[in-house]
Amino acid sequence: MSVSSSATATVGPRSVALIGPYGSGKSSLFEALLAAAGSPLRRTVDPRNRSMSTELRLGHCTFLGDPWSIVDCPGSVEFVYETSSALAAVDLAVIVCEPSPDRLSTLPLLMRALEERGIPHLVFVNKIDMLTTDPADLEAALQAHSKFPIALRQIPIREGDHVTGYVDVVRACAYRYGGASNPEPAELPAGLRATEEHALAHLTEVLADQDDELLEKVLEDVEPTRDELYSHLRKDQATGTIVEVLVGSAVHGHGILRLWKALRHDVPPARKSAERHGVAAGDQPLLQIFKTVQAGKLAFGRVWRGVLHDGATLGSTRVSGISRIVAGEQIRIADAEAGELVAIGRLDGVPTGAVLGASGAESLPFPEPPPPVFALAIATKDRKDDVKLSAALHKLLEEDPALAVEHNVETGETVLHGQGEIHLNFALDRLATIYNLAVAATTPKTPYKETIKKVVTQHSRLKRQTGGHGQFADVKLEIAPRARGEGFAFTDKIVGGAVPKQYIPAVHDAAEDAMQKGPFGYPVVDVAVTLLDGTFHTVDSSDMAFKTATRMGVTEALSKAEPVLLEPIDHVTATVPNSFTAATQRLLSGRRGQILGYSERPGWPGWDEVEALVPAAELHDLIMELRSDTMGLGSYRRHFDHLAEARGAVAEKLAH
Ligand SMILES: Nc1nc2c(ncn2[C@@H]2O[C@H](COP(=O)(O)OP(=O)(O)O)[C@@H](O)[C@H]2O)c(=O)[nH]1
Ligand SMILES: [Mg+2]
Repeated sequence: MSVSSSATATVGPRSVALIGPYGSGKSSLFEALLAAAGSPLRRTVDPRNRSMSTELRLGHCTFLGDPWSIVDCPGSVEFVYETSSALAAVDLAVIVCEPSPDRLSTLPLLMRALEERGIPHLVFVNKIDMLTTDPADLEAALQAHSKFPIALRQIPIREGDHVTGYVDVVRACAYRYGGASNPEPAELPAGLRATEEHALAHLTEVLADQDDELLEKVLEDVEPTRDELYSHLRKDQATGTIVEVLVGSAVHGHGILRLWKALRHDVPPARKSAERHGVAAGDQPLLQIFKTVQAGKLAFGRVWRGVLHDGATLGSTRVSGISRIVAGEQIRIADAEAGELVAIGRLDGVPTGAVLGASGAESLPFPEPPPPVFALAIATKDRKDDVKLSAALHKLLEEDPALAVEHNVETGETVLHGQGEIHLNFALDRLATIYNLAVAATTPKTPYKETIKKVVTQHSRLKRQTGGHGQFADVKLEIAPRARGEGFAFTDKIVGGAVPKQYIPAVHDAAEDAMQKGPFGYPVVDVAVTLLDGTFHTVDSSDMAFKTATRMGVTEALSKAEPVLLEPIDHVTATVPNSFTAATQRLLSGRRGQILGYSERPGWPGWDEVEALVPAAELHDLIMELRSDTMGLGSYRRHFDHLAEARGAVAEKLAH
């Protein structure tokens, strides 16, 4: 095919993102689209990177004279924020899926995000060579997940076990997939004539629903011309009010040119996307960073307005080293037009999502990171690296806002939060390879506590004679339980100077200090200590002596006061499609959760929120099981609710 620039007036640079469930063939399609446009990736794609599919890839090409930027997004739900960020930069999303209703997995989440954000999207049903179900079932399944009408543009032709071509619904013509990528016209199989007519009628109806003039024609039985249909398709697809469906096979090169033509016709021009995005008019260059890779060495951004010249200063940031990625190679360019996605070298300290403009005051929408659902405690293998670690973590968070770091004062651990095991391991991998930091990762500790259930009065005396003068202190203490959450309290009930005033602060301090570690080894909470009485010695008593006597007394009293373990209980809200509500309740009660109930998820028809109180210790790997029970769709958020007494086997296990 011809890839040289044609005489057609260009609409300027445009961009699309390839998104879809894991393994649906986005990366294969990325390569197929670039190859069909005459810019194939050189076969040096590292198979390891390819299979990881954790980071998005950017590629540039020209198709029939139009410049294109294409983004290949990771499919795993753990990297959903990457996809989310890329969607903030493109004119249209191509949803790549497999031709089977039960392989659509995370598609509902993606559809939902596109609809909420008003991003035009179409569907490419890939792996059509593997089609086993009735295309009508697939169409119905897609429609079930889409708020906007689905419009099938092609009907696959099946001969025996093979898909050999397709019927173009609007043209009412059949094509046979060629050996190369060009399809050849073929006879429309008699058995598909009715299907084609039905699909065309449906398509016309869908378009008529969006346009009164067309509706009138249809009602008057005037058949709209093919050109009319095309122009309505273009308009509705560009505004995101219909979702076209095309079919093909990325690895066989089938349907790729057809997809290119659909993109060429139906992807809105960059200025339309700028309007949708709320970009103020003008010609001052405006750039938004949607992805940072390799520790800030490379950033990907979209030029939203104006022309970005290499070396320009936007606000306080100098933007230099702008390039396109052609055939897998970075090619330096002198300037980039509005609508282009570009790679930029060295943008130190510019976080993902940043907007760079002359005024420095413009803002553009960018997605919020999802709430963290998985965590690991991390520690340097060499303590000398601690300072380096906090600097590296800071960088890592700038690059990937879906990561979070918390210094847990209760357990003393540095905890890295994110979207799952692969997501966090990928971050740890970068710490090792880019920052040369060896870090050990473990399951974060649960901040258990202890308390007591009985009132105990304790007498404690320190009397020591060592060489010169001795040490003497004598206290009578009472320790008593307090209500949950009331904390520690100290009361001094000494009368008549049995313990002189000057020693009281020492007693108070030592009593509080003794709470740091109870009989089971955990911090003690909600205890009242009262100093009832005592005696002293004019020479041998000291702060030190009173501290020692108090600490011994409190420690002994705690073990006699029926100590119990307290475990943190979190309030968990799981969000799942309602077909999984019962399974999710079982999952949470299986983790010692107390189910509070469920309700419809606000604004999400067909979804529920299941609420439960679950011991924090049971939540570490909850997300793995929740995802596997819900086809990857379920998620949850949590917050601390209360401390509860641990009983039975749990208490026994902890009280070693
Ligand atoms: N049969 C068939 N396999 C395909 C097709 N496209 C991709 N695949 C295979 O599906 C697997 C996943 O593809 P990949 O492009 O990595 O998926 P991604 O996770 O969406 O990027 C790979 O083994 C591909 O070779 C296709 O059209 N037909
Ligand atoms: Mg991939």
